[in-house]
Amino acid sequence: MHTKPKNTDAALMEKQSFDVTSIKADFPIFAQEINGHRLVYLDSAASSQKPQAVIDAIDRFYSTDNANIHRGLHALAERATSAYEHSRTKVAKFLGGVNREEVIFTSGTTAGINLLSYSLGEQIIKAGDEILITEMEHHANLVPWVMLAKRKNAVLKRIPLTRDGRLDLTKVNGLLNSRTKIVALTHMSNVLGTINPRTEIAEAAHKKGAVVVVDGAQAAPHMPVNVKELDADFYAFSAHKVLGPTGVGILYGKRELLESLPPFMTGGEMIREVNFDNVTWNEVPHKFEAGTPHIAGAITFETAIDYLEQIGMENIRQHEIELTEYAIEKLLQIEGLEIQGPLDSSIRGSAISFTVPDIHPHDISTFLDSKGIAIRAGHHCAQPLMRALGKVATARASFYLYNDESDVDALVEALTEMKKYFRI
Ligand code: ALA
Repeated sequence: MHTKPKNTDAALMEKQSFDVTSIKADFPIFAQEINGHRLVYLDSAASSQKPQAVIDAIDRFYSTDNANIHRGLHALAERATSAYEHSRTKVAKFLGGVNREEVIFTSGTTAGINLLSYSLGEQIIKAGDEILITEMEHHANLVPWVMLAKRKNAVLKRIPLTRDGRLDLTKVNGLLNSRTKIVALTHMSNVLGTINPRTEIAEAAHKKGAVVVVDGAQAAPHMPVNVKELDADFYAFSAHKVLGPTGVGILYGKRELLESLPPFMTGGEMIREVNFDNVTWNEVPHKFEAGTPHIAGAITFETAIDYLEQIGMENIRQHEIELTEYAIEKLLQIEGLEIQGPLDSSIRGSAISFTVPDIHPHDISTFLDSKGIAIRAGHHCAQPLMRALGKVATARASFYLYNDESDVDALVEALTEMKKYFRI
């Protein structure tokens, strides 16, 4: 496992602490060739790769500690319960030091937002109320609100974009009013890379008494997140994008809000007392964790966070800023290539969506795959955003801590070759 040096010279420390070669060596997936080439994985915005430590932790859990949690009184059950709850505490710290009771384990970001669209939505939305989202939302933070608006006869509004793919903040105040009950937005766009100024939006939303829901799926893996500073009422993200397993994520919620909400799913573990005519609920967060959760996933979520924290979220952010700047500069040297979203690395993450005239993004992806390069192509689960951009699809290269300039070079070289291949 990669270790942080104790050197005090900041620049030297930065360089040494970001040794991508040693980080990459922790990820067994890179020890293979794809189509006869080294694997250049540029699809971490879809899902990150897993370090050996996480893979080993999953193996260890099932080999030595496997049992259901919160139910048994035997040694294995106690071990599993304690590891599961320990992971909750870790996630609470990762989010800037919130109360551990404010962290609900879910199956992922989508599940967290769906939970809210029912639990919160059923409680506070009435006919004529308004829900404000943005034009850049992933379907996970869009479809649940569309459906809630339909169920309740409420009005769904959206913050439009500027030409360079930021939220048009001049429109926010005009879109908020006393009927606005929920403001839901992404912390970082999975298509444009844009990092949204949530604090300003949260402040304006709270002035109107609205609840602020933040989709953190793309931001949490790449930068330090402090949900209190953001003043998010709810914040959701997924383990599989932060080096952890699929099928697990969390929903953070301010305690008083979680306590006032009804549960979304009911069943075992989320109850206090059950009668045939009445049921009372367990305390938060258990009220929202009906059924047997993804125990191995939740426990090894902690291993993934440990790995990231050993490197440092600030270091990861800085590394990605540098890599994004390098990638944008190199990509823009390809004639005709167009990048969607802001070019300023201080307000964007490392997911870079682009188009090349006359070559469909699916063809770009297939050509790159033949060179061992994995990207995502399509609408990126953001069809309304694609319409706003006037595109049917884009190609997207997304970078993470195990990528470096050689990966950008491989991408640019392959794109250049692709243009010759397509005679464009
Ligand atoms: N939300 C993931 C992506 O943007 C799946 O690729």
